[in-house]
Amino acid sequence: MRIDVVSIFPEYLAPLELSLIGKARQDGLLDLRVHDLREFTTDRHRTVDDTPYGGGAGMVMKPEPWAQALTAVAAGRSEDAGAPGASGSAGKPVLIVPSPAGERFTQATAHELAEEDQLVFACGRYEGIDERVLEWAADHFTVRPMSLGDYVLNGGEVAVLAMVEAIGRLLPGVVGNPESLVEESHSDGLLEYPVYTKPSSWRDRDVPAVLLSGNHGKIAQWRRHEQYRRTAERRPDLLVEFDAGKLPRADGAAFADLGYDVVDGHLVRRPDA
Ligand code: 6GU
Repeated sequence: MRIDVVSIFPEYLAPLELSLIGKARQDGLLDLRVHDLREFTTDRHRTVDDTPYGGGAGMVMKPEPWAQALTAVAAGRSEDAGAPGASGSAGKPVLIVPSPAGERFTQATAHELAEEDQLVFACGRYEGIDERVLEWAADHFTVRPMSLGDYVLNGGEVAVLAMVEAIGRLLPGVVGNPESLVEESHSDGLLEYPVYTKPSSWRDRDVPAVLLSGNHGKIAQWRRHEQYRRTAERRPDLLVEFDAGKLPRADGAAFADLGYDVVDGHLVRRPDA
C-alpha cells in the first residue's frame, strides 16, 4: 500500500517510523511518504492560510497550495495503483481529510481502507481547508472527510497517526500473528474480554479460576460473557447494533442477566432493568 500524508508539520508524523508501522515500511509492506504543504506554495512567505470569507474567528487554509500538493501526490502513485478492479474505489486514490466534521472512522472503515492501493491524508490546521479543494479533488480522488470521535483536535496530524496505525496493522504481514487480529475489541462488534498473565495470585487478587481449568469450552464461554458484561457496562450503544441472531442459544440467558432481551435478533434493554 502507498500512503501520502500532506501537512504543515511533517515532523508530527515522525512516530510512523517506529514500532510495527516503522517495521512495515522497512520491510516494504507500506510505502509511506510525508510531504510539507509549504513546499507547494509559491510566495516568499510560504503562506498556507488566510482570513475566512463571511468573517469569524481563525484562519482557513488556502486552496492553491493544496491543489498543487494533491496533484503531485496523485501523479506520484505507484505503477500498479490504478489497475482496474484492484481497488474498492475504482482506481482513484482515496483522499482522507481528518476533521471533527467528518464521518466516523471505525474498525470497519479501517478494514475497508486497508484494501485500497493508495491513501492520501490531507492534514488541515486552523479552521479547516477551503471547501472548494474537496469539491475539486473529487475528480481525482474518492474524498472521505473522517472523524475519530466527538472531540476537537488542533489539526489532522494526531488523527492521521491513529488512522494509519489502525489501517497499517491490517495489511498482510504487518502483524506477525494474524490470529491476534481476530479476537480483539470491535472485531465482532463487542469489547474485548479481560486478560491475565502470571503470577496466578498477585496482591491478594486471583486470576479467575476458569482460566486455569484447562476446560477450553468453559473458557470460551466465560470470555464471551465477559465481553457482553463489559460492553453492556461501558458501551451499551454497541449492543443496539449487535447482531444477536448469531449468538449461541445459551447466551440469551447471559444477556437476560444484564437486563437485555433478544427480540428479532436484536438486543433490547428491558424497561425495568
Ligand atoms: Cl480526524 N481531526 C481533527 N482535527 N479533530 C478531530 C478529529 C479529526 N477527530 C476528532 N477530532
